[in-house]
Amino acid sequence: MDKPVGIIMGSQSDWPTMKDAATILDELGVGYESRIVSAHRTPDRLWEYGKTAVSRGLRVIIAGAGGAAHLPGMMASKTRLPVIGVPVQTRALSGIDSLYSIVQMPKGYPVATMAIGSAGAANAGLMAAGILALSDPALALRLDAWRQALSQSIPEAPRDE
Ligand code: RP5
Repeated sequence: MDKPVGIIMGSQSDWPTMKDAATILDELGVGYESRIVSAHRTPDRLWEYGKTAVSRGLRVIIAGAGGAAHLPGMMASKTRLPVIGVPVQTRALSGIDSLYSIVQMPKGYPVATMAIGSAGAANAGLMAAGILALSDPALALRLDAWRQALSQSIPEAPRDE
């Protein structure tokens, strides 16, 4: 299977969040790779990843990080591929720090910033699939079916639990 999506994260500790993006891509039959690429701890790895992303066949990058979350922005500065940022929830500031670090990009280097935490990671998977579905009719059908199934799973009336 092709691997058009790169899921990168600043630390092993981000994986419990970022695997929610991977789960969605699995459900939709989208290939991906997952790597630890830290803006602070492995800057050379970040540079190499961004420099070779296009030539390796990646088409979208999902980047998750927490705290001083420079990874998505730095990756956006290194590749023209769309970068989807996931603010990982932190203990000290609940992920507000991650969100602000990722969302406030200067003009010219956008990062499509998702919600904090697991919902953001899952939505990053869906966003990546949506981008790829623009040029992949079979994936578009799978994404439509996924959305319809979610919609149908929502009851019309609340019940006592
Ligand atoms: C960031 O620092 C990572 O993205 C992670 O969210 C945060 C904490 O990393 P660890 O100290 O858990 O490795 O670089």
